[in-house]
Amino acid sequence: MEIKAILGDITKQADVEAIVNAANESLLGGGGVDGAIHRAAGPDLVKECRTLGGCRTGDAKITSSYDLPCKYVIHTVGPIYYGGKSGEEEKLSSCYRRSLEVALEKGIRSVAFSSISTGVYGYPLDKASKTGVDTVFDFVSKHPSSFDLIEWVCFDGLTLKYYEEQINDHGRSALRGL
Ligand code: AR6
Repeated sequence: MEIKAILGDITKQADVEAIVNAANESLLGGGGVDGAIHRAAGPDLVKECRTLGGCRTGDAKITSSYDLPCKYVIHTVGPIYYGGKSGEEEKLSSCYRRSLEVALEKGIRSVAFSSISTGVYGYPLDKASKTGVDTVFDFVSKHPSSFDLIEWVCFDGLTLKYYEEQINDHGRSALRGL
């Protein structure tokens, strides 16, 4: 399997079955990547989201993708960063874990994450990328042969640099046999 980070627009990803949206607890859309995903998916996405009853911070829910090129959207709600002593790390880790659990339940083998919480929610990139990448590596090591591709689709070069560094820290060798 492969774990990588790329530069791009997550709404254009056609090489993955599911993309992960950085949503809010209402699941009814917003700005940032959430707004971009809803615009690209079309109005049926929010209609399905309305049936879900929101989503707690750290949890994840799945919908169809409508006009997007992938098959599914996994909506997760990252924590707002209040300085790091309000359980942010555990909540962010839970976003990644729950997103992959939801993918696993559907038999989804390829997933693209956005950089959860590092925009409007203010989570520092160095800490968020470490927590995200550590959680994904831990999850795939516990679920070998379950995924073909997990990637971060980063909207800017600085974000890409942080995720790439964290992935490289784990080393390609760690992926052998997974
Ligand atoms: N493709 C990939 N990444 C993107 C795209 C895109 N099309 N657009 C933005 N990003 P944010 P958060 C990046 O603020 O911090 C929303 O209003 C962006 O540059 O979207 O979790 C929700 O409704 C940044 O690196 O998410 C919530 O209220 C990353 O996506 C709140 O914002 C995440 O930034 C969630 O805030």
